[in-house]
Amino acid sequence: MAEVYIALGSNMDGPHDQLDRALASLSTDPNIELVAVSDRYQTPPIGPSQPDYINAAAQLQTTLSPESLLDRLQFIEQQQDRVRTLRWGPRTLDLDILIYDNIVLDTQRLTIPHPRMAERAFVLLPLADINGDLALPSGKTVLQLLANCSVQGIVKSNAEKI
Ligand code: A4P
Ligand code: MG
Repeated sequence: MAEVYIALGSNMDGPHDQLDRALASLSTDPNIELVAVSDRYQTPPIGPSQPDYINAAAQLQTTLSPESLLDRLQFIEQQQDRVRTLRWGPRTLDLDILIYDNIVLDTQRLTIPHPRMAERAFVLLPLADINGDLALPSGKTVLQLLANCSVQGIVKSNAEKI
């Protein structure tokens, strides 16, 4: 069993509902156990001008390899009408693998740890809800990385607002 942390994000077509559906899909997968889910945050977009995101993180245990887990996450994105157009553009659902055990991987399809997680408060803040002491392969913990990030404009959003 691998211990995995993933990021969830949505800024189209009812973001809270998109996250609910994604978590439901994950929890019914026989190869995935949903161990913990963070609070949700409304976050200003990084990238081109677009609506705010709802972001969250989840801890999983899985027997799936990193590549098979990515297949599964991309299948769930497709089920929820994800259309890939603009890089960093608006999306109904984005599911990224942040950490997979202590694996370091850099292939054409998959980079683990997620290459941009260390400087993104919209990833680190929800991750800290689950495990602030989680250390990346660099040795830095989630809370240490968060101390160097701006959390400006980010608010908790567990109630359905957008
Ligand atoms: N890929 C490589 N490594 C991974 C990984 N660890 N997990 C590849 C998941 N996928 C990984 O992703 C492009 C390709 O990355 C995949 O085909 C996969 O093989 P994508 O989801 O199709 O496209 P994307 O998400 O637009 O690209 P990218 O570069 O992954 O975007 P980011 O860095 O994830 O940023 N602002 C706020 N506030 N909140 C957000 O959640 N998200 C983004 C997307 C931009 N701005 C945001 C947010
Ligand atoms: Mg992605």
